[in-house]
Amino acid sequence: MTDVAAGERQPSIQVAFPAPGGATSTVDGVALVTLDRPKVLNALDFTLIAELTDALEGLDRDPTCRAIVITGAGERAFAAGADIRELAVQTPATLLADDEFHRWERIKRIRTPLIAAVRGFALGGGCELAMTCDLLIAGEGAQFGQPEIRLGVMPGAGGTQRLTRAIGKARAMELVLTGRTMGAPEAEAHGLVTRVVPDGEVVAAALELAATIAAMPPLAVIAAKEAVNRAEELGLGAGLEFERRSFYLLFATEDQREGMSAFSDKRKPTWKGR
Ligand code: CO8
Repeated sequence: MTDVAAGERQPSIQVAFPAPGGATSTVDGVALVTLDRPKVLNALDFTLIAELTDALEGLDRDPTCRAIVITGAGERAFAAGADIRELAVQTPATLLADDEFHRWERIKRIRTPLIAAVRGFALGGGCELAMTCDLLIAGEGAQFGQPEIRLGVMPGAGGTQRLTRAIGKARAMELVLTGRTMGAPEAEAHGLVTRVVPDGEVVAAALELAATIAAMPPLAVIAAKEAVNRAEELGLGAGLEFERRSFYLLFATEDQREGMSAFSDKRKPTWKGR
């Protein structure tokens, strides 16, 4: 591993549990994870990616954490991509031997819903990280793109695949082959983002969405997230089969009985996550 700043840096990730009122609490089940290298627009070096995956896996194991918001420190960027200074010294042998990017696969395996709260640039690996999340709240000034072509390479952490699935081949091809960035309104129009909000409200809007999801029955949330994500990978027949089996399985949960009883009783359900 090549860490240009080893030994002289603070943690690259901050984890907090903000309650809607701003106090620190785990009661609403939402964690806020901040990519914290604002001086380099939160560039994703190997240390940051390692800290991020470790933090996400830790939160995923915590039954009190029901939704995770990922954002970037400062106002200028979610993340402006992989750390180019670190990438510049890599060779096929170092990339293969260290395989630092295998961690992206671990992010995909997180079962807790992930919400990207994007302010400013989400470029290269930053756009890929945002697209790995399940929902994406963007500020009006957010900029998305895969500019790797301008560095003599190409996307390597899902850009060619996830962007194409999200916005279609014709648009993805243009962005990937020219490196052009796409503003938040365009990204919303083409289905890349869930919602665009004023820049100053991005994290609050993402936390609110996360709190809504955190209040849902946890096992149904996990199953539904998995089924929606399978739509990107399976053909329609296999996807429908997967969905139906997941639906049947949820009838083994106490939350299914509670949800349907509460509806009949005209009361608010109390979820147990069982
Ligand atoms: N890496 C390292 N440093 C960066 C990065 C980056 N990606 N982006 C910005 N910085 C640094 C700048 O070097 C600068 O530092 P300094 O003050 O020390 O010179 C600081 O952040 C501020 O940036 P700028 O001065 O450049 O700010 P501007 O407002 O002029 O420009 C831009 C903002 C347009 C975002 C510009 O910084 C830029 O083009 N950045 C690079 C964007 C880019 O090319 N991203 C793709 C990187 S490659 C990648 O992500 C590949 C992922 C591969 C995953 C593979 C898995 C297998």
